[in-house]
Amino acid sequence: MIDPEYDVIIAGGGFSGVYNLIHLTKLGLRCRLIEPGSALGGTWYWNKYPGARVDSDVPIYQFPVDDLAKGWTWSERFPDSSELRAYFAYVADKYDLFKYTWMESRVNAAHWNDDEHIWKITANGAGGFHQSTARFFIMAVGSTTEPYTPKFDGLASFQGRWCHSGRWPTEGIDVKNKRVGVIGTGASGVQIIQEIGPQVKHLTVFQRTPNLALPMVQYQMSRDVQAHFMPVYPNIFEKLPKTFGGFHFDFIPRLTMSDPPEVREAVFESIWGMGGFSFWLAGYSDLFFDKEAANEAYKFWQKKTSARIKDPRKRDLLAPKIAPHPFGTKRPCLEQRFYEVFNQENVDLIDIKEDPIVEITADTVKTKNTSTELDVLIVATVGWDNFTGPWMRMDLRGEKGKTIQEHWNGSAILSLGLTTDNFPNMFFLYGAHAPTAFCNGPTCIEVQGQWIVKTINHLYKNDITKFVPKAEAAREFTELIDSLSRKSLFHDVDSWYMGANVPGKRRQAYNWVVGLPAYTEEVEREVERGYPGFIKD
Ligand code: N01
Repeated sequence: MIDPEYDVIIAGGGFSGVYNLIHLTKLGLRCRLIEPGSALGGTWYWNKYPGARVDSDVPIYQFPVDDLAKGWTWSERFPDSSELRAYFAYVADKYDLFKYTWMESRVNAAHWNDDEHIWKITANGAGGFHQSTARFFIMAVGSTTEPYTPKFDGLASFQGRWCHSGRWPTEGIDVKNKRVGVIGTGASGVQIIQEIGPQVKHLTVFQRTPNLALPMVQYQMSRDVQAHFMPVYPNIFEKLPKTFGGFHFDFIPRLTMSDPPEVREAVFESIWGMGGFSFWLAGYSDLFFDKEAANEAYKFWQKKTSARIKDPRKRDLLAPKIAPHPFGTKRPCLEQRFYEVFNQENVDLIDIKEDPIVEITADTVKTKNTSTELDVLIVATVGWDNFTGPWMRMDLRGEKGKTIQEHWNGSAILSLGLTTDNFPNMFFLYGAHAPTAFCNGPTCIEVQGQWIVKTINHLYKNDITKFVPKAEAAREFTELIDSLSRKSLFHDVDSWYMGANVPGKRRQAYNWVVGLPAYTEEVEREVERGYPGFIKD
């Protein structure tokens, strides 16, 4: 059997890829990370749109490594994307990561060789053509990676500047004193709208579904305050994986309707005041599973939010009396001044659910009933082709040369959200069938990353050169994901959680919906029992 050039090749240089690179090189393994961007950071390298910032607060959105935390301080409670890029540069420097990395190259093919038990991996890009072999291949390309632009008739004919929010140019786009349109009010749209609203001549927002956005409660962070709290960071990091969403707070173990109305109101007030995702992930434990619970949360949200919007028409569109979907089943965004932007005279809101966009011309977006002349059009419909999108665009071939597309036939079928049958020695991170969408990214990545590092170490120690889940294990785990999802309110709502945002994509449950501790238990049980769901050779 030939010795491959590398023990491990990792595709992707965001949190997942970098976590694995740091820990696998510590084991003394020969690793190579391949990243299409010109810097590390993953989603934070690509998302440079105005106002892009993370929805997890300091200190939980960083690598849980003590010596890293000690050398770094943040300037705001919710850092922006440029600060996250600087953090990644700091981490890369600290661990000298560039010596293990091929930058500006995208992995476009990975073929399994069943005689030699190795992967042959091909990457290409401005950074050059690379072809190499590795025993293990880690797919760390993220879940919100593959931008998706819906088909708008005439978009190509638009003569002003148009841009997909996920591919905002590094040099920026000048929106000052321009007539700007934004299509989409997801996490990206909300952040862009509140940031550019005060700068533009005129803003038109094309909204299909209102975002049930929550107050961020942002503030500056001083170096002294962080130095004071740093000694307790290890305790915080230790607690994160024990919570539903990998945050430093958790659901309260009570049902919404078990409290009398005045207690419920007090609970809602207190989690609202904390800011961030507390109102989503630190309230009653039945929020995602009971319609009445979701409705109570919505009523509180609607009361608080509608009070901030002056114009009755805009108010009804942004914060309708009747919930557009059970509260929390589409990801709420964190906002700072989003609703106040709509109180500006120069900001219009068009309801494209009732009055859809029919055509885009050289200078105008036309709905059935309106025409809006624009200088700049921002397509923040992003609606990434989540979870599986980046994997499906690669030429991945497992045993007998079977492609991933043939193997899955339109569905995602994973064991433990980490591996799939027919594709030995390959690991997936922060993608389908994991707690991905409902978890603080670095915490989910730590749980999955630890599992991978531990498993690869075990395989080396035991001279196992081929490790692949049994087909029935992958099928059973996929069925488990589906049955858990069916018990939740997420299952019936059309969202990217269900793959419903991309026309033609198979509608299925893509997330582990019952919290990180239960997921960790599931994947760790597999290790403790000696990997009974896997074939080892
Ligand atoms: O995308 P989205 P996103 N015509 O899918 C609308 C992460 N993220 O990039 O709801 C017109 O949420 C769509 O309307 P509807 C985060 O996990 C994190 O903003 O489908 N409109 C919606 O309003 C997030 O959840 C951060 O009816 C169309 C919007 O476009 C995920 O990425 C920041 C349309 C899409 O919203 C995705 O967020 C940014 C069409 N054909 C992103 N298709 C932070 O951490 C879609 N829309 C802060």
